[in-house]
Amino acid sequence: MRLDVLTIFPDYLAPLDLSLIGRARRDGLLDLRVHDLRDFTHDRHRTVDDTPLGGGAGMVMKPEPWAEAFASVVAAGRAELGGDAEPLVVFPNPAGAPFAQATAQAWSERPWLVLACGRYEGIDERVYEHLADAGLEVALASLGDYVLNGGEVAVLAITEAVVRLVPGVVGNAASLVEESHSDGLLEYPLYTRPATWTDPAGAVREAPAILLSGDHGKIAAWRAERSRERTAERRPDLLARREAPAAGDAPDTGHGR
Ligand code: JCQ
Repeated sequence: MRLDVLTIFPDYLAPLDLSLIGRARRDGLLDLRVHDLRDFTHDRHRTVDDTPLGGGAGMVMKPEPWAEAFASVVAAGRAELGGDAEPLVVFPNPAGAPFAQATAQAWSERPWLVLACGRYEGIDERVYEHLADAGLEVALASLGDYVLNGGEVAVLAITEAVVRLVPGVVGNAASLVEESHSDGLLEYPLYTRPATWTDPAGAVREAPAILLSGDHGKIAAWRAERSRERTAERRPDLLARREAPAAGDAPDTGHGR
């Protein structure tokens, strides 16, 4: 998979050299390039922002550096990936469509993503229009109903969620199908040894005895019950969605817990 990141803070993406994503890059499973948006300016101050037309607080990102950056990055990607490769252009944006596990799954099957990090109050709206008119597929993605200072932290999260689903990146593929959200429910509680643990306050804490029983049918049923219970308590919206999936939601596989 090819990933191009556009940002005015390339150093913010340094963690993508580490851990699982760093290994995926070294293994050749991920070709990740980080580009400095300021390299596509032409003035002495490498200006990427200006005051909002119509007035208002804060600054808006100018369209020209974005258009030049996309022209450069898309041309290079097409040349290097060959013939028919086209990118999905992703802008983290609190006004975007919710980014969920199903989004990560769909995007992990694409050959090429361009991840564009906005800053300040946002990007001049004409950039989105220009990209769509140029025939590029554009997605605005929200990671939640809160505001960050810029798209960089969201791009780190999107990259991790997507890249770990690329075949070969996570060693144990079975762990991918068992985790939270893969079936639309929250994960059941997990325990490891010691089965009896005395915490630092002196309280003796037992792991549930059923997990030591060796009865895999009973263990699966217990875990399914805990998943439902926990989802009802913490995320009742997820249970409602399983009963009445919205258009665009991932289809029910019929073998949920
Ligand atoms: C994403 N939830 C919050 C911040 C401007 C495109 O313009 C901007 C983008 C950002 C970054 O995204 C978020 C966000 N999901 O803040 C400001």
